[in-house]
Amino acid sequence: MEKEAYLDLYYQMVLIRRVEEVASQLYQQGKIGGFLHLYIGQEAVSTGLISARKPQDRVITAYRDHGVAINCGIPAKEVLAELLGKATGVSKGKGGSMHMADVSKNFWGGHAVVGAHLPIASGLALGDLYQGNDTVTICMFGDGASNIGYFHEALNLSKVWNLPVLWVCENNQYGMGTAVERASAVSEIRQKALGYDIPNSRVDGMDLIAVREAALDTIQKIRQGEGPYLVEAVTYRYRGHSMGDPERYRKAEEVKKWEENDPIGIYMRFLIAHKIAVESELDEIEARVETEVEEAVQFAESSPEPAPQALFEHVYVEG
Ligand SMILES: Cc1ncc(C[n+]2csc(CCOP(=O)(O)OP(=O)(O)O)c2C)c(N)n1
Ligand SMILES: [Mg+2]
Repeated sequence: MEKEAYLDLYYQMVLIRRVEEVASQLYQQGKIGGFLHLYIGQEAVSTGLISARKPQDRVITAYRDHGVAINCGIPAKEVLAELLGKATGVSKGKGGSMHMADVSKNFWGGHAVVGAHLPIASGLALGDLYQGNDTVTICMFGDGASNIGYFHEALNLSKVWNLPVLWVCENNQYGMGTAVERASAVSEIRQKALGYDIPNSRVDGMDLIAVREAALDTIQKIRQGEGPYLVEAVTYRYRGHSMGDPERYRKAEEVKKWEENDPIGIYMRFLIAHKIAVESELDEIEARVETEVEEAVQFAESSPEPAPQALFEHVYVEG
């Protein structure tokens, strides 16, 4: 990678962090309706992963999707406008936090029903295989989703049909308030891939470079026709499951311990240790992010709401 590309990944991670910190404030001011699930702490997973995709590769995820959207090239102002329900949002203000999507950037959403997007990922990959496209589908989901039937159907068929899918489990240790050990028969989610004869590995999800290298390697194998692969990225969410989570299921010390492994800090130290950047360059990036986020908030707040007529657009009616 060129220096610029390394620095751009730093930009993306800091941008996700700042957009979500601001989103959390806007939520507390009552400006965001519905749920808001923050990705803070998990930024290295999607940033590393998506840095390894080619533009034709598809990305699909669950409801913790703001960071994934940004990594897929959705401008921060469209993410914030969507959160505020504005017509200029990435989903025209009708999707909100959990339903961001822009298929022109091969970002296939943003899905609220736990696990329901895994069969969709298999379907996307089947379509690509059938049409002979040189395309890999990257499907991200949580540890909790691996306990749901959809996960098992989708993995099974992906192997039976040798589909070009990279399954990525973001094991952030909890599904809502339930720890992995309490809900899953195996604590390493990657073990579930064994039941479907799908090769798999575990990676440190706090380390952008480790995630990126795992993704580069596995995406290449999948592209060559080797069939599906499952990567488990071990990570942690620093905030509650969604806004208003009292977090009675974990101790503040546990969160603190993981915060010492902040993915942005790890990547910053990597850039400096490898002499890719000096601190002042990273400060400058942080300042640029600050300006972009300020402008994005202004854009979102001053944007119009969808027109009443928009209620009748993009509605699927049979017949
Ligand atoms: C089918 C279904 N069941 C239950 C829920 C409620 N629910 C929302 S998020 C969630 C936990 C999912 O945890 P995980 O897959 O680990 O994702 P994370 O929130 O940790 O990113 C649950 C049970 C839902 N949205 N859909
Ligand atoms: Mg989880």
